[in-house]
Amino acid sequence: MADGPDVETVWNNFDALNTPADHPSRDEQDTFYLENGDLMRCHTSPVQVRYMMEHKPPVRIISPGRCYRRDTPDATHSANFHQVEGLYVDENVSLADLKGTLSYFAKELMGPDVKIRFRPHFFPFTEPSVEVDFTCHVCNGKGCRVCKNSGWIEILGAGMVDPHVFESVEYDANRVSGFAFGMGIERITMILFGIHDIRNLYENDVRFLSQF
Ligand code: 2NL
Repeated sequence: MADGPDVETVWNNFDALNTPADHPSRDEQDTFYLENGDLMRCHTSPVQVRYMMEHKPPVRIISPGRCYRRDTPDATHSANFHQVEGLYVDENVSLADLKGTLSYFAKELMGPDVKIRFRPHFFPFTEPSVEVDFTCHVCNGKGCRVCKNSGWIEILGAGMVDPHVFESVEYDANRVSGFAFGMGIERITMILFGIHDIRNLYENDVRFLSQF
């Protein structure tokens, strides 16, 4: 389990993660900047960057923690939410290792019958990148209102660490490979418990809390 500060440098939060200079997430509209040029981390990935800067491979870590985004609060957005990310770097780490690991995680979370699927996606810090769906926990994949009749629910994002990220932390991309994944804790909690407003999780209303 790796930890890091909520206040981060632009380099740890964006540059080292192969995020282009003109990427919208860097905008003052989306990220909280401090007067000295530092920022409030908008994901927990800078924890992994710090860890790789300080440790040689192999690396196996998860980094849970608080994240900050300049969103207007509503039923599905909070300016202050939580993520868990995972990172595995070693020789010969493959997309099959990612799928096996996430499949194990899915079964631990949802029970032995859950299936997962990968859909192609894009993140600046992974290549290839995927979004990962689990079979719907309400209908078991048959299709229902909760999964909008698709049988699948989007749970997390993942991919193979982009070689540019390894360059940033001075790992030899010709020798090692790795996978990474990230998920929003509130989002998954809301899906599993049928909570329709994220603000319920922060308001400490005893009528809500006493249900758990
Ligand atoms: C999402 C997607 C993701 C990562 C996070 C990562 C970290 C390093 C290098 C490469 Cl140091 N990747 N993290 C990778 C893919 C997806 O999160 O949708 N999160 C809510």
